[in-house]
Amino acid sequence: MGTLIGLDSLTGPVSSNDMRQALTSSAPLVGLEALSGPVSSDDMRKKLTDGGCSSSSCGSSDTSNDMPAEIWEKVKDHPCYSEEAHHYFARMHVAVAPACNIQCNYCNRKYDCSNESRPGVVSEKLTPEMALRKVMTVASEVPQLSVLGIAGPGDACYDFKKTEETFRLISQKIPDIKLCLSTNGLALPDRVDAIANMNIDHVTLTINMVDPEVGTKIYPWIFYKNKRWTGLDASKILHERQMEGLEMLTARKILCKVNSVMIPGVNDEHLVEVNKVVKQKGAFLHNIMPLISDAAHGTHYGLTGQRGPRAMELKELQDKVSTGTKLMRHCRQCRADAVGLLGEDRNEEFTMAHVPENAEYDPSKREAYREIVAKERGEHVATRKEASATLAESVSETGTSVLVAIATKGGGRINQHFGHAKEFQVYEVSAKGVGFIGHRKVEQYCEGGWGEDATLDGVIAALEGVNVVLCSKVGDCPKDSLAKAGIDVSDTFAHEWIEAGIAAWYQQKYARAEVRVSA
Ligand code: CLF
Ligand code: SF4
Repeated sequence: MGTLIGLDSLTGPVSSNDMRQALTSSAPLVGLEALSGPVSSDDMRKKLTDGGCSSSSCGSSDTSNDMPAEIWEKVKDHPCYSEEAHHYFARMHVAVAPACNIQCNYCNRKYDCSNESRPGVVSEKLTPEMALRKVMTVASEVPQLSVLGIAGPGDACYDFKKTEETFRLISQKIPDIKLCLSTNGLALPDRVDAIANMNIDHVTLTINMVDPEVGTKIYPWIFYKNKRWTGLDASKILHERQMEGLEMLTARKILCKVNSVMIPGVNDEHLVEVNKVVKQKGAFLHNIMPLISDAAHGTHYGLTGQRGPRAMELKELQDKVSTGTKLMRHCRQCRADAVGLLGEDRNEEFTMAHVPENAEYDPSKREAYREIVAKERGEHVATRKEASATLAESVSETGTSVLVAIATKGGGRINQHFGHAKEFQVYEVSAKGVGFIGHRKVEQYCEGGWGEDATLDGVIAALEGVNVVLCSKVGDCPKDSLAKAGIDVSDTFAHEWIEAGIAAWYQQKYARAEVRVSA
């Protein structure tokens, strides 16, 4: 009988040997959910089979059956390019390339590059050598780590020498780490060959417009060929360079994710056209991110009162373009020095003050973790498919679609207390089945046993449009307040796979005997 080690919190003191041992049937089974708190495998399995058991997905929700093998190989462990992988794998960013060649109206470079990361935070700037020490330290301690990204502040293609040197140093020491970079595109065409030579398979290109007139409201200037350009000229050059860069990446089979910042009243409707154009030019994924605008960040938009979109406005736009380029809906607009699974931030544990001078890389935890994931993942995929098919059938009969918010710490399961959640993952149940559609960030309601009413009000407002919250535990007080707001909440499906828990809840709610899901 074994101990299940959870995928969601491999932060505890569990050695790679423990994990390996867990893989043999006679030895304790290490579960993927709580390395810091042992859970018996019997308990977990029982819950999986009898419907009472225990987080979840970014980008493409496809699996190995839905895409060519060579593409699946590139995306299967990338938390941003595969919705499914984001339950299991982590990324880290190193802020090594601070110089930028354009100005975006939503950016104040003091506070990171909001093309690919959240504005309003200040990342520790690193030299390539410091980045190497940091990555070796994280890779030894965070078994989920699969991707190293350079995502601002600044532009990785403009400040390219530092980008190149960082990737060179790190891939020598950790050859299996995936390299990922993000760019505004202006310098991209000059770098594509070097990118291909470095075996970088993933490039994020921010494209906010395909009509330079729209661009004049987003970009006050660019710096190109030793000259500062403004107005329509600046936008035209940027647009042409972005299109050229995208075509060059596609021609070299480098996967390109396009990020677009949704700016209400500026480019929101125009992003439908952007989606069409980037699809034609071969983008793999389109990530429409909401503008984050706050006067405290000192950006042009923040200071002039430009608002960001509401969650339902973002969803509406995403739904409108859902037949175009595949959408990424699990982006967390992470920090430029983010570390960990998407949605969690472990950067504080790995600031340079915590990184040893003579850092070394120990691959054992990452290797052991991958073996566990390979097993756990197959079960999750099968469960998800079954739940989705069952729900599709039920919804076409009941005609009732719902939005479900999940409290999860990762690993594809419902495994977090309502009051501990800093975000809820939102799934849509429709005649198409069940699918991840986004997340809602909230302030943590429960701090040391206490919950503030005002915080709960904020959580309820963030859950606009949601029918039910599924979590691993919830108190009576929040339950009552949610009920008054017309939102059900249940901890009956604690530790269940997310999709199976949703299907079981739907069955209970709509009392349909023929809706059955087994894990
Ligand atoms: Fe980083 Fe970006 Fe690579 Fe991911 S993030 S450089 S593609 S490894 Fe991911 Fe973070 Fe969203 Fe970016 S969740 S902000 S999309
Ligand atoms: Fe800021 Fe990034 Fe735009 Fe440069 S590309 S101005 S760093 S958001």
